[in-house]
Amino acid sequence: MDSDDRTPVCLDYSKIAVVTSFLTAFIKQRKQRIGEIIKTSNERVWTCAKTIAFLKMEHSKSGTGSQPRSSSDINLGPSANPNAKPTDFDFLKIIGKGSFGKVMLAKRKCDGKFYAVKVLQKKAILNRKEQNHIMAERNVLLKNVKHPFLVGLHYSFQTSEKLYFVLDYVNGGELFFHLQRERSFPEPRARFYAAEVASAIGYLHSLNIVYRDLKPENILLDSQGHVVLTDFGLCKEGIEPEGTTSTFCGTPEYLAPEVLRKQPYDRTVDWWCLGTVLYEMLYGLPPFYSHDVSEMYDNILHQPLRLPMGKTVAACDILQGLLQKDQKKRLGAKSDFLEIKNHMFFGPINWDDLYHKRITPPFNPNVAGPGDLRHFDPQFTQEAVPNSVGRTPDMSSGSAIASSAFLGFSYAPMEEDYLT
Ligand code: ISQ
Repeated sequence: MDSDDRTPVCLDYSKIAVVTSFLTAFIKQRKQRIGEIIKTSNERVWTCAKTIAFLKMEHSKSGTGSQPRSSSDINLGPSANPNAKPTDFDFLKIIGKGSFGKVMLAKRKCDGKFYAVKVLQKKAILNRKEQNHIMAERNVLLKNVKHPFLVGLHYSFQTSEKLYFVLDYVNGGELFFHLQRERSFPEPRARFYAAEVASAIGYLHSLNIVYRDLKPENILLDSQGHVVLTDFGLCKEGIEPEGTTSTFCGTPEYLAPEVLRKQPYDRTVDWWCLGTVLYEMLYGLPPFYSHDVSEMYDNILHQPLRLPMGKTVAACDILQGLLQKDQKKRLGAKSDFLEIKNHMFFGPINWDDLYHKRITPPFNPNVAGPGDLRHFDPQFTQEAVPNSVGRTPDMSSGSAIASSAFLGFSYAPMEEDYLT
């Protein structure tokens, strides 16, 4: 190839370089502008997956855009907190335990604020082939889920071995801790809790998220007595209005017939769960209950709903509607939350007042302050905090493998975190 042949090629490359550097500067400037908008805007910019994907490209160092990125390239934009680490917190007490990890009461050292930090072992999750659930949790977080009756996520971070979710600390105790003490609730009290739960579920459905795992231990009360739903790790998201999913997950007492049958299910599964929670609040036991688990399964699948005397027509009617075995005939199958909202059982509820917490809760948990653990199970709160929770992670080969499976997991800060 002589010099004449090479010249145009060189010119082409230099032109490309000029165009590339112009575009790079332009993109950088647009990203800065987006960063400013996110910092100052009340709009839910984070709900836009394309925005996140765009911001994630910020630290791509390869320059080609075609090489695989390492975990250090992942960035969710200028509001992310890449410096967050376990040693930012004093871990005080275990306040909950799940199949993948623990929830700890933690005090942030820099400002003394209390948080519930959910710590999940990456290895345990991988071993259980539950990674999809966690990635679902991440994706749910990216949707900027924010509702008065859903636990707030402040930010999240990871070490090579663990995932950390920094959540609101909610200390009014589990709803069912209070139910156990009182056996059952009067209708107005059960209506109030059921309405707050339904409001949160309706909101999740509006984001195409099926909660799927609504069960007593996921329903907490805050210090004023309002409902707070936790645990979005097991939410099923991305389910389109007409779509269904067939992944099994749940606690036996609260499983809908279609889940027991391992048939595809949709958002109506959450209305069944609302029915089980409401039934238990009114009668003190789950519907279809039997001490014999296989009999209970049979009851759920085949036996008619029993509604012992003493409840109003409205209560019986909504329970019949929510606990309808055929999901197509279930209350909520046609127009989702709207049907529940408009049912006569919820006649006394002003939904706008409910959403804005203008309805005084029927019960005040009477907690002394954020460090008051009186409503948490002593079984957890007396347990020692493992040293490993705040330990600096090692980079053994095993943990590196675990890490690589979580590329893409990072922060989804809430609006108030942008402002701090
Ligand atoms: C917040 N506060 C108390 C307990 C919790 C359990 C799980 C998730 C969040 C929580």
